[in-house]
Amino acid sequence: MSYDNLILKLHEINAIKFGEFKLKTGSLSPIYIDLRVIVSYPEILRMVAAAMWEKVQYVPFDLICGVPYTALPIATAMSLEHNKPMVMRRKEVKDYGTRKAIEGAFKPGQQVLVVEDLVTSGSSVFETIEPLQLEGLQVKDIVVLLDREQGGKENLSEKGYALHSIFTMNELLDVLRDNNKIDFTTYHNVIEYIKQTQVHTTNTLSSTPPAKPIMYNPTSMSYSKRAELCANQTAKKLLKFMDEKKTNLAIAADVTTKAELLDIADKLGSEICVLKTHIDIITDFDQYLAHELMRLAQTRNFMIFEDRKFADIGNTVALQYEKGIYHIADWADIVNAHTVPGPGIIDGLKQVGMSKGRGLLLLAEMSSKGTLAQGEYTQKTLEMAQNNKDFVIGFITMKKLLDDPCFINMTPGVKLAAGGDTLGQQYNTPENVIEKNGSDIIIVGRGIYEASDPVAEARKYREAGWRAYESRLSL
Ligand code: 5BU
Repeated sequence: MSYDNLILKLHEINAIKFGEFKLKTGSLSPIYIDLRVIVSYPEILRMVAAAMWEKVQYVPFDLICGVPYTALPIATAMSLEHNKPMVMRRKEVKDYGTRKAIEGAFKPGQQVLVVEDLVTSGSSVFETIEPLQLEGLQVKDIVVLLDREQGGKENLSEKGYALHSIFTMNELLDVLRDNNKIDFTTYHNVIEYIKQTQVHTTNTLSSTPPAKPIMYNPTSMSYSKRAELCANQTAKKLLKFMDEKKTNLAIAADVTTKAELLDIADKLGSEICVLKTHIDIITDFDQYLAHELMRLAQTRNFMIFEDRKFADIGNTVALQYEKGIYHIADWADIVNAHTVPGPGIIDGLKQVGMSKGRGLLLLAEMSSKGTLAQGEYTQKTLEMAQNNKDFVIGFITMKKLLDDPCFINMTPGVKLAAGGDTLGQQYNTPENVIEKNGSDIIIVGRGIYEASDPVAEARKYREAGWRAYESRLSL
């Protein structure tokens, strides 16, 4: 199909301008395309939306997402005309209310068609794709009105995305020249300019700097920024607490009585982001303990992590999580699981915990000598987490394993001085764990509760952990 008429109309309404324009990059361009103006011309907006739809009519997708702001009305027009639901990416994530990066109703695994007005390097498309993927949505196809032919298509296809464009810069220029809208000199100036300003990142002839890669390396992102990106409420809350309280310390409260556990929660509550329990070692457990822990968690702003290490088939772990004498799902924000039974264990726990807003950590690695949680086992565990991003909030691990800011890495086996115990525990220092290995939370037990002054000792760990975090951010 020919889009000559559409190109001429866009020229008529001044969406395509010729002259000398300073771009965001600082370089001067002989052409400027501003498709924002089409909102003032409903008929043209409708033509654009129809052309885009036609281009992708055989592409499978469940949702449409426009790249803010210019493409939002185009995406809306497509959505309305064809009754396809839309989601929206926030350009700025609000610092109040829900803090969602993606607005709208969606389920992880759904396929999203990204709609953009024009593509140069592809960087603004990547800025939309990333948060969609962080929510578990899938992106394969991008539809744009204009491909400026400056490398965007190549940059996208190298990463496995298909770019569908209605017309290219060369086609647009041909139509305008053939219809006497631009003279020969302008035509050649623009063609030359496009050739000279390739932003294909592997193109060695590039005369403009390549598009800045989007940094989603969690070790260089603040906990608060990561909180904004996470969909799981427990992960969000935990990262927020860490940021607000300036602590990445979790206490492993391995004591055996109610009184001792409540004493730790009370006295150390303001130093920690997580209170880790082994509820089955408490000799006098009752529901009062659970209520008191929850009350302290609420007043001191920490999360409760029951280190239950579920390890059975889905049906059994669902019962262990919800029933029995502990009713873990009612009071523990976070639990963890071995992946040895396969993904069914996640499904079983999710059935119980998801509607309560809970989060699950998978045991990807362990701190003990000779652990079997390594190599392929660890890799398969990461895959299971990625397939369950709505419920799995991170890992028990010795180091950061994935470049995904929504997975929180917690590391046990931490002491101010490295070493071990007589039963296979191996200790690493807070600096190594947080700064060198890129983990997020240090889990400390005996290092604190066996000290003569546990509060003072907890402060030392807290300061060491936070210093290591701050220095990794400044790297
Ligand atoms: P410690 O006293 O700091 O050694 O206690 C470590 C805690 O972390 C303890 O509660 C263990 O059950 C827990 N832990 C661990 O040490 N290593 C692991 O790989 C896992 C949990 Br998983």
